[in-house]
Amino acid sequence: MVQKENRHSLFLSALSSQNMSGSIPIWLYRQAGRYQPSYQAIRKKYSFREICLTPELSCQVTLLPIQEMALDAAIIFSDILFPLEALHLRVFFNEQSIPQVASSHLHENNTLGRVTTAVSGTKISLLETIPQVYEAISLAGSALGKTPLIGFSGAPWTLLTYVIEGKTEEKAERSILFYDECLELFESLFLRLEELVIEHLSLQIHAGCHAVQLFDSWASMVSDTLFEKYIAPSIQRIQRRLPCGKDGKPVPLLYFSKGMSRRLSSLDLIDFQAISCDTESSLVEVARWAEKHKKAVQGNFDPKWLTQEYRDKGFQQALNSLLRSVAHYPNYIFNLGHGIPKEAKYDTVRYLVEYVRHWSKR
Ligand code: 1CP
Repeated sequence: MVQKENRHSLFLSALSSQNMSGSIPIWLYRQAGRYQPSYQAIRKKYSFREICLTPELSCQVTLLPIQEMALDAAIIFSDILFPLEALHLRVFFNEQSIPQVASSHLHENNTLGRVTTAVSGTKISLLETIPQVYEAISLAGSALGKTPLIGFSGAPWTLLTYVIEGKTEEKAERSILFYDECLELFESLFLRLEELVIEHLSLQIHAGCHAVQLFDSWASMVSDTLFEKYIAPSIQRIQRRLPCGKDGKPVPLLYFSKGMSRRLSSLDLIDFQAISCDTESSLVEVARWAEKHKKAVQGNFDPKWLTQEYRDKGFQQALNSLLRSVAHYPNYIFNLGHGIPKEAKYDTVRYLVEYVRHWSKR
């Protein structure tokens, strides 16, 4: 599928609040993945880790959805957890691709062991730890031509939950307890992870990314105090320290978390260019806030609809209702509330992308 010439700049125009075209740019979380027969064919031969850490394979998989559906941006195929290996933590994905994090130092593999490993070991440079990710970005950047490439990182809090919990824990109860009971160690770990995030995003920008997204998936359960005192100021510090892109211009930062409508007032003074809207939040409310603060807004379409046939009435109604609700917001970027599930129907995803591409607000 060939990308229409005039769509190339849509995504970046929306990020600089200058999309006057009447068309909506579209990309999707987990746009490369198990719902695609082409990805499954590659996955039969290689593990998820092998794909992510072999530059040619990561590049190939990054390009799949662009070649098949002509989305308006690509996202490098990797995972938020690999940078933790620079802190002597080992990242595993089991048969079902569920991630686990363990200490690879002398310390025991429990919360304190992993925290001690991450905080007191000498940090290895990310260029030495995961050079494959940055090589994959260079390769994908050249192959994509004018289609923008998004880099990403887990945000400090979400990475911290993996260090403390050792695995995915959406409620992050032990991490919240750790903050309450071991504040000093919490602060050291949080700041160490923040430095890691800045290094990772900077290297991705140097390798050619046009925009970068912070995934803070597990930040929805924290208290307002923790969010306002640690999480929001951290986004600000990260944004301030990002280098310019290859074209010498500042690189836009996108922020994703869940329960965004509850957090808006804590983000009033924080600089980033786009806010993601999860499925639970009201898109109109988040878009209104974004417009007031001159930011783009992206997301909110419920990925559950992608498991339906595209002729399904519920899917059609949900899609049209979302598109109508953002008709007044020029800088909306179509995306989901969270990643495409592996049960999604390939034809429904393709239909969705074509439908949004042909939708015009005029
Ligand atoms: O083939 C497979 O089985 C791998 C499944 C898979 C995939 C496709 C995992 C394991 N990670 C990924 C890719 C991935 N993860 C990307 C690539 C770019 C894209 O297409 O979007 C990105 C940006 C991520 C980010 C990520 N990984 C997050 C944050 C976003 C989110 O989904 O909330 C988190 C929390 C992770 C950890 C992780 N990696 C993989 C799994 C199953 C998980 C646990 C979270 C979950 O259940 O989704």
